[in-house]
Amino acid sequence: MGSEEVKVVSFWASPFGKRVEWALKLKGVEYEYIEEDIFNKSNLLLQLNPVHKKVPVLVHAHKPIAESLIILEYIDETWKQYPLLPQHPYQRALVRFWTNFVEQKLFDAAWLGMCSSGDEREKGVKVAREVMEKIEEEIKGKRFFGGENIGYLDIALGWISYWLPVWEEVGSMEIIESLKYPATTAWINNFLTHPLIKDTFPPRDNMILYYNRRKTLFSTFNV
Ligand SMILES: N[C@@H](CCC(=O)N[C@@H](CS)C(=O)NCC(=O)O)C(=O)O
Repeated sequence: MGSEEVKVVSFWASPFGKRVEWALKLKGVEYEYIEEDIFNKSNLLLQLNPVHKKVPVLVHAHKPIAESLIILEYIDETWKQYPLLPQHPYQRALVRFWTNFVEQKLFDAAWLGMCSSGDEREKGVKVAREVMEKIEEEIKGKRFFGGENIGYLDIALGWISYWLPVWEEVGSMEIIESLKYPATTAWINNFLTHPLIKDTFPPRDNMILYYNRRKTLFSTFNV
């Protein structure tokens, strides 16, 4: 350890922070977890991520790296065991394409569906379902997006397995329609039950409470 030590600054309910922990666990890299209060940010966070002031931040050998997807690439380049991205440039490009597509569309749509009402809510649910249709086509016939093993795209989309169902409940909406998206539903199950992943999820009750609070904050202050 010493100068090579690895720290993850995150927040218990953060789906972005979980990506970093999943990647490190799959690689077998030990790390120190530092919990951040995102509603009362520490000086440490402001120093480590002065641009966005967000978690997660990975600190490796005293050097901070922010943005979960960039951290995943860093982890994959730094620790070669258990590769997360495929070898071939074309396959890598596809993984980045799908990551980018879902990141840009699904988060905002599902968040809007959960937090807003009326037309905005309807629009959010509609866009989220359209994204699910595309995901369904991509995962068909595969155990994981990465093939037999969890890869970069599984980690990037992993929040769909646990956070999205919580958001569905909080927002009284249905996005992952299991009859319409059987392959995605099977993937969710594979992801949730993976030996290195299954014990990493925050308690569901706490998540429901937390996101109900976020929904109230959104409808009161639009945050
Ligand atoms: N694009 C960023 C998103 C990170 C993010 O939104 N983190 C939230 C916690 S889930 C945060 O730190 N929020 C504090 C804030 O927005 O001020 C990533 O992928 O790392």
